[in-house]
This record gives sequence, C-alpha cells and structure tokens, in this order.
Amino acid sequence: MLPRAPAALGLLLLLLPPPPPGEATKKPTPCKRCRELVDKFNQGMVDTAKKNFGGGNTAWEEKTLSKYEFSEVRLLEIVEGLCGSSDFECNQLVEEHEEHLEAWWLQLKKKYPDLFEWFCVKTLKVCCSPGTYGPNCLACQGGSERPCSGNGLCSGDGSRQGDGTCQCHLGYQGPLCTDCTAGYFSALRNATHSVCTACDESCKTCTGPTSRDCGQCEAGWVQEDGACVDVDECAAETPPCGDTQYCENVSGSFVCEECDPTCMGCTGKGPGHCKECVPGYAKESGQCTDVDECAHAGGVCPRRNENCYNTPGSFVCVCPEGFEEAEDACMQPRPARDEATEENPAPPPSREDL
Ligand SMILES: [Ca+2]
Ligand SMILES: [Ca+2]
Repeated sequence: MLPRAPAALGLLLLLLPPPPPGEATKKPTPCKRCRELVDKFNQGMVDTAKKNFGGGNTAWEEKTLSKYEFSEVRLLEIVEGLCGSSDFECNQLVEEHEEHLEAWWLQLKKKYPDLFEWFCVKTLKVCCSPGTYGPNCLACQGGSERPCSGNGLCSGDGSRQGDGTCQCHLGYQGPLCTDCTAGYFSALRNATHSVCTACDESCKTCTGPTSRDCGQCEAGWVQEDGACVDVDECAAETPPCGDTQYCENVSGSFVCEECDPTCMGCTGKGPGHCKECVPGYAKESGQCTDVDECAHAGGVCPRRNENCYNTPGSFVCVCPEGFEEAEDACMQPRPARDEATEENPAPPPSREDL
C-alpha cells in the first residue's frame, strides 16, 4: 500500500481562486501543473510498458507481464519518476493526491481511461475538458467541438479560467472567427466552416487571390488595366531620395541607398554610377578614381625640398626626415661634426603612404 496523506489541504490549495494575471505568467496554474503531472504519468506508463518482458511469448511471461501491468510495483515506478527531486510543487502535488492516482490505477482505469479527464477535470476540478472554459466548464464560443470555428483560440480553453471568447487567428474576425479581415477574402464559407485566404500583396481589399481581384489597391500600388500594379516611385518628377542617395524601386515601395563616397550625386551603386566626382577624384573609364596629385608635372608641394605623398582624395606634403621646417622650405640640416659628411647629406625619405 502507498502511504496515505490527507488530501483535503491539497484540494483546498488547488481550488483557491487563480492568481492575478501578472503572477499567473510566473507561476503555472493548478491546471497546468495537473496537466504536466498527467503527461509525465502517461510517459511513465509508456516507459514501463515493455519492462519485465523478455521478448518471448511463453505462458509464464504472459502471466508475469499481465500481473506487472496492473501491479502496484509498476504504479510505484511510475510515481517515482513523476517529479524531479528539487521540484517542490510537483512533489507536493503527488504526495497530496497519491491515493487518487492509486485508486485510478487499481480500480478506475478501465472505466475512465483518460487520466487527465478523470484526475484534473472530474476529481481535482482544476481543468476543464478541451473546448470548455471557466469555473463551470462551459462550452467555448462556437461550441466545444470546434471552438471559434477552428479559426481562433477560446479564452480559458481547457482551464477553469477565461471567458470563452475567441481570439481569432490572423485573417479572421467576428465573435466566432468566421469573417475575414481586410487583406483577406473568403475562400470558403458554409454552415460550419469558414476559410479566409490572404489577398495578393497589391490589394488592400479583394475578392480573390490575384492582383486582378483587388477592390482597393494597397499603398504603393495603382489600378492599371484592371489590375493593381507597382508604382515606380523613382520615376517621379521630384525624386524621393536625397542628393547623396539613389533610388531603387521595389514592389509596393522604394528604397533610398547612399551613393558611393566618391560620388557627388549618383544613379546607382558604386563608384561607376556617379553623376560627378567629389573633389580629389576624377572619372577614369567611367569610375570616380583618386587623382594622383603628386604626379603633376612641376609638383604640387609649395616648399622647397618637400616630399609629396598621394592619399585617397587628397595628398600631403612633408619635409624629409631630419629636415627642419621653415616658412617656405625644408631646411637641410647642418652636417654634424663627424657623423654626416657633406657627400652624404640626408637619408632618403621613406616612401610610405601616409
Ligand atoms: Ca514601387
Ligand atoms: Ca589623391
């Protein structure tokens, strides 16, 4: 026999009014805990089903097996696997209702094969049967067989909570989720079923699936020859993008993309689509390319002896290493007494790009 525990306290705890919605998200509802327990119990039954079965088919095995099948030994094995050792609430629930589980296992299993229905709905009264809701397990909107016409969720479905109203899936509306929302059309409608299907992307409203079935066109689309077609926003007289951007037409819309940094205005992506080049760049086979200012005949660096280094978009003028900077020239250093002779005035400038 399993140890008996007073079940009254547990029942009381389980039947207390549900916590406010804020807490409910943190703590599982009594129904959810009961459902989890039943799920684990059912799993335990599956896991122990083939146990003690050698795979043969002898009379001895059949007898032993059928004995085990309904035995308390098997029940104990299932119950032991129900909760993790640190799951306090689960262990508490099992302890409180072990006698219920035992009664069902030993006497009621045949009559009430659905443990969830017998344990969580009928006995503990913490859940409702599928398709019903609330303290008294009333039928959901649209009936318990197909709540919300199969097109939505019934508030409190299967629990002792909620108000039975429908939260419709995308595309459906109405108290029974049988009407179609804007952007959807009724593909099927009879006494029991309603199917709403999405309109073509070009329609705001429609009566069928194609761009020719639009009632109104979606924003970014316009009626043309009986169909809704994309507006080419980029072809508008006043272009929709900024001076440093180019326009790309897409279905139902358009996007503005930044021009290449070498462009002053552009018609597309990259340095090959510039209208003009930014200062320091010039078109070379159609692409805005850096100008090598240092290659200019006569030089661009104003001071005498100065070195020129080309940079992207510009150039720099620097005195060679060891030279001194003066207003209009790089001054050659005076030869030191021993180290540098006049034949060997200065090291060649390093030619790194700056
Ligand atoms: Ca467009
Ligand atoms: Ca340059």
